Amino acid sequence: NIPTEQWAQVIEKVGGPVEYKKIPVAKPGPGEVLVNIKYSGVCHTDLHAVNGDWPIPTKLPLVGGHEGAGIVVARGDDVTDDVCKIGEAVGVKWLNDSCLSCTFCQQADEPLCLTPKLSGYTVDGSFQQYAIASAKHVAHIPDGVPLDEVSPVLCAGITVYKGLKESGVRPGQSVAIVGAGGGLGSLAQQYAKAMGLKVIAIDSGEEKKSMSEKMGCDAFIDFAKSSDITKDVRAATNDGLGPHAVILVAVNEKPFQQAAEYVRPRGTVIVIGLPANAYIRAPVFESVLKMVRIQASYVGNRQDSAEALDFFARGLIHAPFKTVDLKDLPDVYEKMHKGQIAGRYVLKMPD
Ligand code: 8ID
Ligand code: ZN
Repeated sequence: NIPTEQWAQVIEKVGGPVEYKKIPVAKPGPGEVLVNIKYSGVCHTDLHAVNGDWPIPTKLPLVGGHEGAGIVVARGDDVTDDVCKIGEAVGVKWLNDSCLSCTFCQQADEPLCLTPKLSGYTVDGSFQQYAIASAKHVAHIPDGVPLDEVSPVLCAGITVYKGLKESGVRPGQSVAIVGAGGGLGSLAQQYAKAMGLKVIAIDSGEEKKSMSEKMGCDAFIDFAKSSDITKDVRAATNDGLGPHAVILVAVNEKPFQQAAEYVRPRGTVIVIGLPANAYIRAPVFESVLKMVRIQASYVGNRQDSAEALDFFARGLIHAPFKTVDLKDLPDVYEKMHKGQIAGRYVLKMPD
């Protein structure tokens, strides 16, 4: 009883508008599954896609979304139970598919695949009731996990978990999270805590401050109130030498040009946020004398995804989220554009 038509949020051209309308339900081809999406988080990437912020064009018309949690309802003829079962809870991630045979896929760097499919960007994503995804790439959501709360893990959670691992920080060390009050930032705070790290949360406004304090951050720095970010971040560490890692998840270029100044000697700056037309900048002299490492990080592979979900299933991850209906996506984009979202918005699909 899969319908032939469904509700979706669609953009016809760069810049939008997003239109709530009925479109056909696709049929899964070889290697694919059809997922009845129940909930989908809204990532700032989806807004970048609408706005045409990045050098790679999206498909058009486009159904956005890449934090889709739902149930497998149909599969391509060749998909077997050991890959993906009918009735199973799965996640439709940013990496909808990768070839699994290029030099990067062979080394488990699936996000670096030379011919990837990207949900809500190069293929239709999770802002619809029925989404197509590669059977080998859907995330397997453990039994008993609530599909609303887990949906932001499917991009935000996986990405920040991977970024924290890439940073090389160890339990007991400190991490500054820049953009801590947003979707990726709030999950980064939770993963960092679960990994035994001290958290310096950097963002702005009372709502994001109190949210961060409720999640147990060790310090909150309001970037709009601070007159000297470098001094304030260093002062927030026990010995005044700065955090061992900085996780950049802001959507503004400025912090990408400040982080190398306050990271600890031998520390690592992890670049994750993707503000339009932005550049990373670091002073050569201080960076050399401090042996600073600057590294970017891009989503995660299937194993990172499973690990990030396992943290959630063990009850270690609780980031604030608000649920609204799929039809309310334009309001969510409006708030996101103004920087007014503390945590994540999750869309509930119509029944
Ligand atoms: O794999 C990746 N690298 C990846 C994966 C997923 C998302 C990258 N991203 C990118 C998105 O495309 C986006 O550019 O990460 C960025 C953050 O996504 P998000 O968390 O979904 O965005 P948000 O919820 O709007 O949060 C952004 C936060 O940054 C703060 C804002 O106040 C907001 O809370 N912020 C800004 I704008 N400027 C800041 C500053 N100077 C700042 N925080 C601290 N200092
Ligand atoms: Zn995302």
